[in-house]
Amino acid sequence: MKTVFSGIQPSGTLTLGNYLGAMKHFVDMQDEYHCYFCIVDQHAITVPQDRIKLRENIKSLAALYLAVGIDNQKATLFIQSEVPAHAQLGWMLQCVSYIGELERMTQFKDKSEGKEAVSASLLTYPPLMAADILLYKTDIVPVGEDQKQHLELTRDLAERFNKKYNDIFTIPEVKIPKVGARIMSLNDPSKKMSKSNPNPKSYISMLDDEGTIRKKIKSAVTDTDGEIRFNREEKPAVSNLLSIYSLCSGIAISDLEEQYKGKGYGDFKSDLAEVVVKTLQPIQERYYQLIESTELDDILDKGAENAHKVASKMVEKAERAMGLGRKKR
Ligand code: ATP
Ligand code: LTN
Repeated sequence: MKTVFSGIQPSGTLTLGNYLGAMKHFVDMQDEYHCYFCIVDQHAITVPQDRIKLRENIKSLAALYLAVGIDNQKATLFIQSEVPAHAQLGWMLQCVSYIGELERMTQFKDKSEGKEAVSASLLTYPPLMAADILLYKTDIVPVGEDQKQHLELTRDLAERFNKKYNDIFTIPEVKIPKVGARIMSLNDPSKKMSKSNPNPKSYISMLDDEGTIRKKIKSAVTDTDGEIRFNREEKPAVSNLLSIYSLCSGIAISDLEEQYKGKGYGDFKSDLAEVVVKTLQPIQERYYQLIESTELDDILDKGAENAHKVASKMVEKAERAMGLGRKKR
């Protein structure tokens, strides 16, 4: 059975973009693959986080993973910082990374642009992400489009390590969904929808209530020609809304174009709000049950224990390959 690994940062409440680009697909994969899903809190602290908020976000993300349908009997769900192997292998992989290749990462450029104090960890984020993946002999990494470059670097680092030291790492493949890999911001379709955007109108949070969802969709930017048709270049905002509609309803984009021929943005937006509410409501119901329950901690304890067993073996292999410590007796 092939192995799947993916991670999400507890850097705020997940958006509809995170759901449609990543989480939704995790659920489909757990029957077919050996899955690890991680709450990557060590990645979240590459930018400043409030201690209390971070703790809340970690717990909330764990509950959301389960609320969308991740089954802890099928998949391992765990918190990155509770498995020390991640930081250990992350360091070793930093030692085979070049500053030049890390500086070329668009996520680094975006997050450091215009900032005075840029943490070193923002630059060394990709080797830690590579460690997350390589620790579990991962074959497939399901992510949104924005992570493609990091996956290419992960493959380069694994190949470099295998060649230089010993052939221990599996080279992972990236899996990006055909539609929904890049859901755009509601108020600026040139930017991806992001949970760390300071303007809440730019995203739909997975926990937004019905009224908020309706308001946000109503105020989403469109354009002036009034036509509901899909064309990313000419009509990026409407195309983004059509993608969201299609993914939430299961109706093909071409059928939606047909359905809304001659109709205005008003009708389209109120129907879209309806399908988004319908998609998120059952998830929210399960979420609020889980967040109150005690089973969350048990699941995360078990998850960390499982992950540790597998990951610590790979750390040992990597240390042996690099000559760290003493030879095992
Ligand atoms: P931040 O905005 O805090 O930097 P993020 O939402 O970009 O975070 P993660 O939470 O770690 O980053 O992303 C989790 C998963 O969601 C990744 O696989 C990522 O590719 C995917 N993803 C993030 N934003 C979008 C989006 N707008 N559309 C589709 N997929 C997305
Ligand atoms: N870098 C990713 C989050 C992430 C990840 C991972 C995704 C950290 N480690 C391993 C897949 C596999 C992001 O910013 N979205």
